[in-house]
Amino acid sequence: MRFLSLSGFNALKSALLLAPLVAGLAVVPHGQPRRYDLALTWEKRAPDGYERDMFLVNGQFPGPLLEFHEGEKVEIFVENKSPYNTSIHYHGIEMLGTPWSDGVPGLTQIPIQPGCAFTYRWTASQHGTYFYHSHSESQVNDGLYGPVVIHPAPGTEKPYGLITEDARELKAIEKAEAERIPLLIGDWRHMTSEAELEVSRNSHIEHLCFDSIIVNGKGNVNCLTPEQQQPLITPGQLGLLGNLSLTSKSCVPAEGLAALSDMIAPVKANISAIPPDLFGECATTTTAGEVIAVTKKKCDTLSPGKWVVFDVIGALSLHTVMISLDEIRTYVVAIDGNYISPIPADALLLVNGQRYTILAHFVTPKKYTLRVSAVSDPQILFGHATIDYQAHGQPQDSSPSVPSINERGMNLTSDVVIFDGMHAALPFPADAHKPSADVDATYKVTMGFGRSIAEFVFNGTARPSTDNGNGNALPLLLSPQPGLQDNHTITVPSESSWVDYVIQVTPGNPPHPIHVHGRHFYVLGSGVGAFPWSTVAEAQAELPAGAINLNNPQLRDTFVTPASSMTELSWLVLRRASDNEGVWMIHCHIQSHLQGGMSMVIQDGTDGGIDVPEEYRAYQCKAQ
Ligand SMILES: [Cu+2]
Repeated sequence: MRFLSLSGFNALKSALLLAPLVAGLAVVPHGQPRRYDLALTWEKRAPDGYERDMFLVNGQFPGPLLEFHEGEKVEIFVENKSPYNTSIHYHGIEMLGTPWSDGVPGLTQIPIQPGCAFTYRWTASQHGTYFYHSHSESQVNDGLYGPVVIHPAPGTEKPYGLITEDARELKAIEKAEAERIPLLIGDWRHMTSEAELEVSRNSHIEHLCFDSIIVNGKGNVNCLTPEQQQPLITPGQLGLLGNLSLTSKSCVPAEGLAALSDMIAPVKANISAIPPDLFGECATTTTAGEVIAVTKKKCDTLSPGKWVVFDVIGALSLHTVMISLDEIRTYVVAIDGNYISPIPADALLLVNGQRYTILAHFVTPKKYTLRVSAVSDPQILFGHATIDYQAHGQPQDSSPSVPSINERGMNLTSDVVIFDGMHAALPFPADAHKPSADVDATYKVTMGFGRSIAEFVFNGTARPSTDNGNGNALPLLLSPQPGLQDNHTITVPSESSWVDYVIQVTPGNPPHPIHVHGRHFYVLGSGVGAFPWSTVAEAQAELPAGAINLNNPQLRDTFVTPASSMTELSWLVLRRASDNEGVWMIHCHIQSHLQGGMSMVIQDGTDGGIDVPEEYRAYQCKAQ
């Protein structure tokens, strides 16, 4: 297999212009919305072998796949049969012209109260991989999430011609894409988010300890002995540990985090408020993890082996994870729903909230282990799933698959190729999209720790949650604040069409995955140190060539800030179109950071008010 030149691709374009091959997606009458009904309940389940109360969607965890054709109208009827206020956000969906369906309580709607229902209406204007999740409190940690796939319109140019020029292989890849398989990656806790939040408020400590990694809602608890932990301890972890030892959950103990808190924050930690089972008291479970059967049938004679497209979705609460499928070199073909020129990779770094579409080719029938290992310093945490590849008429190789990474996400051999997302990922086609060369405004913000290590701030101030409060208070979308610029609000005037956001992270911070609602952003650059310039143009004139990329930057909805050192700032520069009127949240996607106040609101073109349909303007709880 080799990469083709772009001209080689053009010669093959016709081979790609196939009719859509989407299995199982019934036709919707022209002009009618594709509708899904989602019933949210609060029930007992044991995703990793430990039973707890959690959210289910239509009785499932994760929630069912919401699948659309590009261009379709969407109608999602959500019934809240749980005891909690909630809402559903469609992560990465730009919500062009439908800001009232973005699902953020206090901003775009009042929360859906227990016994009530809400109908989200939007247009599937962009193809790709997304996910839906609660945007109330930290209900993501209670399992309220599921996948969204929007199949490309017929005629969409795809990057597979850069992987193979064989027309039959291309047809097989096209079929694989139509049957794409979601891989929702999560870090899971046994404590409910409500109980955990209460402990966090009383202890003033961020709880950097989870119980398991789950893939598609399945996993098991892996407890390590001190001897097993020892070779997996990272230098950063050693720094946090000092003279302490890892807990039985392989976490830096609360005492270690309290010591950090005492160094950097005025509000002192109170570790007596932390129940012992939050950081320790590990109990191994042997639950079966996710097994995905991939079968090459007798009639499947398109090409040797089998192509499979996986949608890797970072439905994570905290951890950044390395993902690797044993023995298979995959191709990363899309980031956050946008096609890129394929990048070969044995392992992929996945940050909270990001999505990657990857293409795998299976030849030898075998059970292949998919490994997921947290790379974050505070905890050793890993899990796995199995891809069970069977081919008609061929015996299955029973030998265990050979890993490329260890339980810490480190490569086991020097030839392992890692895609970490920080480097170039060229849009496909090359001219698919590009940021404006000029901007109308530049907004500079800072972010970092607040008064404790459980409080997180933009511009020095934690944003109070609007998730609950008075359930019927008017959301900001219905009462925009003209011209308001404060620590939590950026107001972009209607006449601005492109805007830069310069984010400076204060010293001593971990990486923060920045997620923006509405329009995606271009990642122009990031670095360690201060960003003293008032515009990107000024920075570009002084920084080394290539530090700011206006030519072919990544188009994403989630991107991570560089970790800052204990003495230095770090920075991230994002360029974004502000042509989609609405109130859009920009926030860190780590649940404890969002909950701790690390969010802002962008009022895009709201100065003249927004013409919200009566259905949403008049919405009150409608009991079912
Ligand atoms: Cu963060």
